[in-house]
Formats: sequence, C-alpha cells, structure tokens
Amino acid sequence: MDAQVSDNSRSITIIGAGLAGALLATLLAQRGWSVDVYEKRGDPRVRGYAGGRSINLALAERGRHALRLAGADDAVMSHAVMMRGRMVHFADGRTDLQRYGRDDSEVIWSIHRGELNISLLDIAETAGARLHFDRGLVAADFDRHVATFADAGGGLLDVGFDSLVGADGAGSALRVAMAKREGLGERTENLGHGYKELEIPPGDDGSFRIEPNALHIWPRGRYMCIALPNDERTFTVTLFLPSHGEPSFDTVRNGAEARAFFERDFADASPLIPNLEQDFDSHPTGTLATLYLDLWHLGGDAVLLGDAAHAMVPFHGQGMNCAFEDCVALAEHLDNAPDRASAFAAFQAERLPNARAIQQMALENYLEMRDRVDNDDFLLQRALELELAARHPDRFVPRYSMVTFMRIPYATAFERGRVQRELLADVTRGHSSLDTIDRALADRLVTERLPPLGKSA
Ligand code: FAD
Ligand code: 8RB
Repeated sequence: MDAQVSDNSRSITIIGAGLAGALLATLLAQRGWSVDVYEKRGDPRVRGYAGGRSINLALAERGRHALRLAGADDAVMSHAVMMRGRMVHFADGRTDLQRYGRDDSEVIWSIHRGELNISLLDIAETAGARLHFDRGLVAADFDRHVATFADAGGGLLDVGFDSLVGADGAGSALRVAMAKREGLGERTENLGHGYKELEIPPGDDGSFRIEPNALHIWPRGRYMCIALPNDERTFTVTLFLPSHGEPSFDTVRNGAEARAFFERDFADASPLIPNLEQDFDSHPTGTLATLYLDLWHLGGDAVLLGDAAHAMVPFHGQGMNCAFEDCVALAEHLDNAPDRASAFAAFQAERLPNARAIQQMALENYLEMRDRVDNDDFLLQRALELELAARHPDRFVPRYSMVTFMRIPYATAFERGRVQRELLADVTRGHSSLDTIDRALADRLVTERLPPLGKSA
C-alpha cells in the first residue's frame, strides 16, 4: 500500500547538504516548497568543516549565475580570489600567463569549499529549508515511500517522503537504492590517474609566494601539477599522476620519493612546498573517474543530480558549476511541469546530454593542460583562434570560453568546439607561423560553418 502521496505535492526530501543539495534546497524553499534536507555528516557550522584542510574550487559563470538566482553570490564572492588565466610553468623554469578571456570580465574565481558550503547552508535555512545533520541515507522503500537514515551512533530512523532528490555525491546511497528497484545503466570509467593535494604556505612576510591571480599549471606531458590561490595567501597544489607505470603512484610511493620526484620534474615548485613530505604521507591519494547513467529518475519517486548522476574528472573545473546548473534546471522543471514524474523526465532529457558533453570535455582538457599547452601546433592554432575570436566575436568563441564564461548548453559548446577545431586544423595545415595563414579562407570558413551564437544558442 502506498503512503499518502499526491504526485503534485510541493514537498520534497533532498539527500545530501553538500554543494548541490544546499543550493537546490534554497531555490525550492524560495519558490514556496516544503524542503527537508538529510546530510550524513555533522553541521560544519557547529564543529568546523570536516577534514579541516583548505580545499578550493574554481567558480565560473554557470555556477555564479545559479548563486545569483539564490541570492548567494555576494556572500561567496567576498572571499573569492580572481584567476585571470593559466600561469604555465615550463620544465626549464620559464613561465607564461595565458589569459582565459578577453579582459577581467572573463575570469574564474577560486573559492573555499568549506566557506561556500557554510554560506549555502545559512541561505537555505533562511529560505525556510529544514536541515537534518548526522542523518545518512541507508535505504529507500519506494512502495511505502519511507526512507531510512542512520544517525551518528548507528541508530536508524524511518521518514516518509513524497519524492527524494539525490544530491549525495559520487558515492550516492540513493543511487544504490534506486538501482535495486530498476537498472540505471550505471558505468564507471576510471581514468587510471590519481591525485594528491599539497600546500604552498604564505611567504615569510605573509604574502602569496607566487602570482595570486592565476591558476598555475606545471605541464609535464603524462602528468602535471596545478595550484589554486586561497584567500589566506596559501595555494592548494594538486599533483595529478598515473596510477601505474613510470612515473606513477606506484613508483612515487612516499614523501621522500615525492620530494626527489619534485626536485627532478617540478624544480621551481619544490622549494615552495616545505611540508611536501608530510603532506604526501598524510593526505590520501584520490582516484578519478567518470560516472555514466542512462536513467536519472524513478518516475516521480526519486531523481539524481550533480555528482550522484554524472561525476566527472576535474580537468575543466566544472563539476560544481554543472551541479549548480542542474539545480536551477530541476527547480524550474518542478515549478513548471504538471507533476513530479514529468518534471524529473524533462530534467533528465535536458541535462543528460549536457552532462555527457561536459564529461567528455573534462577528459579532453587533461590532455590540453598537461601536454598541449607546451606544444607548437597548439600554440599556432591558439594564436589563430584568438585572432578569429576577435574578428568574429559572435561566431568564433573558444570552447573554453563557451564552457566557462557563457551559459549555452554544454552540448552546444561541445559541437561548436568540434567545428572550430576542424576549421583551425584545415586553415593551419602545413603552416608554422601566423604570417602565411590565408585569412580570407579562414573568414569564409567561419561564416560558412559557424552560425552567429546569439541565434543558434
Ligand atoms: P557533494 O558536494 O560531494 O555533496 C554530497 C553531500 O552528500 C555531502 O555533503 C555528503 O556528506 C552527503 N552524503 C553522502 N552520502 C550521503 C548519505 N548516504 N546520506 C546523506 N548525505 C550523504 N568542481 C568545480 O566546478 N570546480 C572546481 O575547481 C572543482 N574542484 C574540485 C576539487 C576537489 C578536490 C574535488 C574533490 C572536487 C572538485 N570539484 C570542482 C567538483 C565538485 O566538488 C563536485 O562536482 C560538487 O561538489 C558536486 O556537488 P554535489 O552536491 O553533487 O556533491
Ligand atoms: N578535483 C579547474 C580548470 C581548467 C584550467 C585550464 C582544472 C582538483 C580534484 Cl584540474 C583543474 C581546472 O584549462 O587552464 N578550471 O578549474 C580546477 C581543476 O582542479 C580542481 C581544483 C580539482 N578538482 C579531485 C582536484
């Protein structure tokens, strides 16, 4: 027997008060929904953020737009550090700042994950959402519409629901419960590379030790380091390295070996990381994977979003941005559709192709960051790309910019990016410098192959 459920009720139960859960709670509560959020961990505002370490994320236009809609942009931006471009650190010690956009209106922002989560929780509560901490979902009964949660001591608690939204991250417990009911077509592709977080502390005078307004990259072919600034004048460094082979996390096994590896391959970064040995030994090695599902919802009973639906590799810095965009889309579909089953179906139809596109672009950007930034063909194509973008601002927009500074669907950015890449290859083939490029041909191909964005997007 079903519990009392009307498929057009305006009450919803969100699993996970991470980035997407807290934002979705706000958007729905602001629209007058009755919202309960269940979070496995404790309230970070009471006990301090779990892990304690400074982990930062790159916030781009898609994420900022969602934060603006929720009224959270000002609170978040007050601690953000601007990143104007990539600062590439070559093996010989030279550096080169490659701007991301046209000017300082096209930049990305480094924000502190813990502070962001706390701002979003405050705003969700102010909007009227009820937050329940130390409540981890362990099971969901979709016949009786009862969800079971475990508290911090392992005690179980049954709660009735109308619909569940899974914002419980890459290891989603709701996804597991849904898959018991119906096949979701789940596939996980491991990248075969892992990561380790390290820290650059402030200099002796308390200042940033390297350029603060950049995302630093040390490309080394098959692997790389990156560093993002924190507003307390530190940098969070991430080493991305294959899991196996030479070099890999199999051969760089501990702090001492990591120091020797950095002295050899990241010679300019090594002295900036005084606690490299301790950081390497005490921080876990993370794994990287892409999660694909064919089905994101069970009728009107449950739906997944964010990492729970489409975890991706980090190389475009879009996991959170995409999760926030999901929240806006789901809130709009819930508001406009006649019932929750059609809202969830419309949400999946809109977002699944876009998730696939950004997952693919994130994979591709690893190669670009670790390898191509340092390569002559790439630099020539990039130079022509910047020129064509300046001459045809409505038609030729670098893919990175479409993803990062615009809100056109990811799938559109992916498809136009493919057309542009072919065009650049066609026009630069056989050339080694911009001087000999046939500009008339380039201009003609741009108008033929790329309709103005305003109209097509
Ligand atoms: P999460 O933020 O992971 O939230 C899931 C929440 O659910 C957590 O609070 C968790 O405790 C809770 N939960 C888990 N299980 C249960 C359960 N059983 N019951 C109840 N609650 C549960 N993205 C970017 O856009 N830019 C970046 O620069 C960037 N950098 C990143 C750096 C790192 C180190 C990592 C790990 C990720 C980064 N990402 C970045 C990706 C981004 O963090 C994720 O895409 C984003 O957090 C997804 O949001 P979410 O709400 O789906 O999941
Ligand atoms: N998850 C980012 C970019 C693109 C930068 C560029 C790349 C660390 C884990 Cl690897 C990475 C980008 O093309 O020049 N923008 O934002 C964030 C990135 O990594 C984040 C900090 C990260 N995400 C597990 C580690």
